[in-house]
Amino acid sequence: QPQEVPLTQLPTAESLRDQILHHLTHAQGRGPEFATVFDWRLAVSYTVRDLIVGSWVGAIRAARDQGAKRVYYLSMEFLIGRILEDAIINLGLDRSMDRAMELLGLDKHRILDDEPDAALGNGGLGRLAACFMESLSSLQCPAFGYGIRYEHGLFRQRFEGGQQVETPEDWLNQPHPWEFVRLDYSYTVGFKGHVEEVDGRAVWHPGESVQARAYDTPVIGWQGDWANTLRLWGAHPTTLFDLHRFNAGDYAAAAEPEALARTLSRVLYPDDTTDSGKELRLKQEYFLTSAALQDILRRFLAEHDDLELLPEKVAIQLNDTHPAIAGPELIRLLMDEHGLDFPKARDLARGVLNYTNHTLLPEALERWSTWLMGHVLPRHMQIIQMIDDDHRQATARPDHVGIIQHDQVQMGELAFIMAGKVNGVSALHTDLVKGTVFADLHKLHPDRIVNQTNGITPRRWLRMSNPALSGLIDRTIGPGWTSELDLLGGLEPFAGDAAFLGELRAAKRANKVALSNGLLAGLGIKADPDAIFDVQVKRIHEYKRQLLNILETIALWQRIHDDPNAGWTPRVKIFGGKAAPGYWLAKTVIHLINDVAATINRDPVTAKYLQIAYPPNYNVTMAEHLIPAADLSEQISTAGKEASGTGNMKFTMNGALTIGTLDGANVEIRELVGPENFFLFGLTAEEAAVVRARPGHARAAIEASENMRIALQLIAEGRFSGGRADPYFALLDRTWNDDPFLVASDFDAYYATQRRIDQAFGDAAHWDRMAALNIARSGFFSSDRTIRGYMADIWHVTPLTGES
Ligand code: DL6
Repeated sequence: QPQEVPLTQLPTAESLRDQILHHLTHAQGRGPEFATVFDWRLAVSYTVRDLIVGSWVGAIRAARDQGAKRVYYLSMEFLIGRILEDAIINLGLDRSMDRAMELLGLDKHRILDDEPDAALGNGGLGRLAACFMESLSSLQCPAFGYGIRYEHGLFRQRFEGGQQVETPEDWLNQPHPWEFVRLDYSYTVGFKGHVEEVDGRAVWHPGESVQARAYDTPVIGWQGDWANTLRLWGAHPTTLFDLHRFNAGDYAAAAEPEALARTLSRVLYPDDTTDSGKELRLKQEYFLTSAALQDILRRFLAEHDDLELLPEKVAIQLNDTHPAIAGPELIRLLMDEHGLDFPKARDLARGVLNYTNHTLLPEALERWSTWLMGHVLPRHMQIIQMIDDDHRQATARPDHVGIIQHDQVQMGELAFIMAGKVNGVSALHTDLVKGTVFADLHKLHPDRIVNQTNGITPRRWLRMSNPALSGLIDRTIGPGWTSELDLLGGLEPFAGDAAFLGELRAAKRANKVALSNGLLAGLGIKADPDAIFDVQVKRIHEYKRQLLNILETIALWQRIHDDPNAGWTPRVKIFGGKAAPGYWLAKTVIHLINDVAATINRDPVTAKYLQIAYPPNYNVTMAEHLIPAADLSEQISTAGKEASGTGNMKFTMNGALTIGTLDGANVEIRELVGPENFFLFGLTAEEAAVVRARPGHARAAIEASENMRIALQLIAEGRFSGGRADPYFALLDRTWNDDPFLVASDFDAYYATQRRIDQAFGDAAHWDRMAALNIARSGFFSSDRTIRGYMADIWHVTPLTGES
């Protein structure tokens, strides 16, 4: 029976078994003897979902009854991954569900593996949004996530001849058991058309419109007491298909309105680092934002009748500039639909909106031509002009860098000017935001920028994905760390305890054996579990410097080859990640890694010491397997380029040591785990800026580095590409002559640090101690801490109880 109240008593294995059988029959319409893995997974999912809805309904009711302030997290990306196991863990059902599946003769892993990843994001920004949703529920903070229900998430990656090939992802090609469609929450979203002035008021007549329909997924918090809603908007036509055309046999034309509308929520843009500049992207951003704001105002007005109360009751977070059209849209709704004047609408909007910056890369800072903005959103273009003029006047700085520059609308400036608070995502990044992209605006508004260092949810990234380690932690300090991650500090005394360290080593080894078996089965690669598992998994981008890693691998290979008996420490280099389909250089790096792997993996001389694995289609689920098995975490971006990183935190929490630069949250990780437990190398952000300005820096560094020259020479000779060097000409040319991300300048320091790591790994007891201290000191990186920071410093909200 569906629960109407939060779970007070956990169901027994027998009752879970009965519920699964009930759903198998009544939801899937199948008897056990005919059921497929899919049928069983849905039956299990519905059983778990039943145990969530009571808390969900209770949380929504409590927020309404207590007139609570709600947090609204607007994001174009939510990189959720799988839902079922996470929900089982958060409900505390893991043991009884294991038993229930046993009673039914089901293979748990087959059931869990049948679930597709909800890959509604590109990388860090989207995964952060998913961790935040989980923490918001765990902390009982009333919140909604608003996003787009993409029919096709991030593309699937495979390799052909070592090159990335993209195919569409189709997670919604089958029933999705976690969502509830809300036909009663549908909003019209307009585009284009013209604006008319009627009695001194602007009236926008959109030329096109679509309907945004709400699809809700409950996000259950730790221990199952509270669930918030992830509301994803699907686009539908405002009118049904053209029956006359259909009857006349013109089926394609009849279906046109539907096809056009659905285009809006069909595909996730697969690029996290370049300004796509496409009309469809702008329309998607507006579609999400307008639907969310209409929904927020509807809920607010159902509970309050005075718009002045908005800032007291509503806090909206803009996840990057993607929903930055929220400023003009909220002003438009308040002025054109609710009759407020501009100053009042502006102040109310600024009282509720906040903006998180996630990147300093100039190419990722969104800009739209004033022509396109005026064409797609003519009323908003007028309002943007009003905001810009108003801000120039208010700050008495008509000359300052404004929103509209060189016929372009700068979405960063717009978001900043319309936000109550602006935050960076690590201490270093926030300083750089203040000193670079928003230096002028920061001078004008010195209290607006605050820092909130990112975090990750320990439920998914430790308790769920690493049962071997979490079991050991539970046995050592009890399970309280799951919700109070600082309690991991209690492990510190055990970093000198041989028995604990032995168990820690055994847990890591078990994870490595499991991964090794997977690599053998999937790629035919023999990964020795006693080798260093050296892992770099993230989007492929020049600034993240997978190139540095593969060049070091080549140089190492050559050195081993030259002197195989020199006592080398065995290593398995593991790569994972996708490149944006249009990012040609990043795709060349993927090709190079695969070419190098193919050559090195079949070299009998070095086979014992060096293997390279690059499993295709890196996603959240793959991360859950790779990270617990890693000894070494590669966080080697050019200093000043990675806003924070969150993978770096996941590895640390799972007991991998980091080789890294002073970039993003690496800086804070190193401070907290202790510099002696972190392998630092490379230029600082300031040094990098100096070197970059020096003409010929790359050539000079390469000429000074024998190892780097060896690596580049082997590529240039076509050693990894059947004697042909042309696939890599452009990459080599850029490395020698431009090298904006300073691979050459950091190469020797990186190579030398890797050799120090070889030595350190040989001293197992010391290595284990360092790993234990990394875990014990990683408590700060819980997304619960981050969310508490947003709640206190930005949103001014407090947790609620489920009772109304
Ligand atoms: O803040 C989440 C995440 C950071 O950890 C990464 O360092 C950063 O690269 C990423 N930023 C983006 C930028 N996308 N845009 N725009 O994904 O955010």
